[in-house]
Amino acid sequence: MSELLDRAIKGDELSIARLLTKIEYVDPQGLIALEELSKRAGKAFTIGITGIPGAGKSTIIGALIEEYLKRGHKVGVVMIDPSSPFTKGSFMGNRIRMQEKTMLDNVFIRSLASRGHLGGVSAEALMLIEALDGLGFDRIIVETVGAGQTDTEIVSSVHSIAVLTVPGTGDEIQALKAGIMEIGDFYVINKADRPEAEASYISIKFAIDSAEINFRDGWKPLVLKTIATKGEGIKELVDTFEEHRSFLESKGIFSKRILERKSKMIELIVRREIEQLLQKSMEERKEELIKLPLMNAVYSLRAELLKKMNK
Ligand SMILES: Nc1nc2c(ncn2[C@@H]2O[C@H](COP(=O)(O)OP(=O)(O)OP(=O)(O)O)[C@@H](O)[C@H]2O)c(=O)[nH]1
Ligand SMILES: [Mg+2]
Repeated sequence: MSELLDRAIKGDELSIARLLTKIEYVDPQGLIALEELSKRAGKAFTIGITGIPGAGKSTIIGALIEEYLKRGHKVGVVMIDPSSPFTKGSFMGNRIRMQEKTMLDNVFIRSLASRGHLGGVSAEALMLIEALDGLGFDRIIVETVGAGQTDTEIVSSVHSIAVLTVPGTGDEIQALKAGIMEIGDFYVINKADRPEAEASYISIKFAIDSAEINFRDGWKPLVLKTIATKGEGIKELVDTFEEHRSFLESKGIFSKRILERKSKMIELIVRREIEQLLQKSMEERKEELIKLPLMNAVYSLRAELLKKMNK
């Protein structure tokens, strides 16, 4: 085992950061470490927090971290494409008092930007989740905006999904229309300090109670209200997350979902490799290929890709 991996497993923050970067950039040393960590993974409870920009995802994650730390957990956070990156520093300044500082050794936060990533960040995100799981973070929270292919892939790989809505924005109606009501295990009406919160609660509750759909895993979604900025409703939210976790375990779904995540990760790693090789070949041979009859160009490019893949 490499020294870096050894130090990361022991909890050294700088080593964890360096190791995760190696994994994210698919460095050979990173992949060897991921292989090792993958053997240790399979224990973490993974939670996806999704919702429109500005719904309060990062704020609620800050509050969830605090609550999970109080309960003695190690918390990993992966943020996908954050518009305003949330760092441990800002979280520490705002929410954790100095005497609780040692608890901060039990938190690790990593942001991933999808811009510039070929084929999105899904592969990297799942690799990071796997690595954090293997490093002993037993609660892993993923923040995504909940739109697009990337999110679908990640969302289907986590245990619990909380969809954040904001009262008075009409986004609960949008959510209903978009079928987003079918993905959540929890609907969290954040910013419940707004006067429209109760109306929002009633309409979402009604939508769920009257929905004629098969809810994921047979779990009827719960509707909760929170004021993330004040930490209100957070204990209750964590309690219900943990209830959901027990529910999934009792049904054998907990470990099944981890295996699904692994198969998705394998698929995404290979897909990304193929896409990168394809793009490179295309760039190199574009001028030549467009002069060929269509199918000749297709076969020629395909043959080259297969050759490159077998190297
Ligand atoms: N009044 C009120 N404001 C809140 C609450 N929760 C979050 N906010 C505010 O809403 C704004 C957006 O919060 P963020 O946590 O950055 O939202 P986000 O969903 O992470 O946003 P993006 O990462 O940009 O998609 C901030 O100014 C927060 O302080 C709440 O419960 N009540
Ligand atoms: Mg955010």
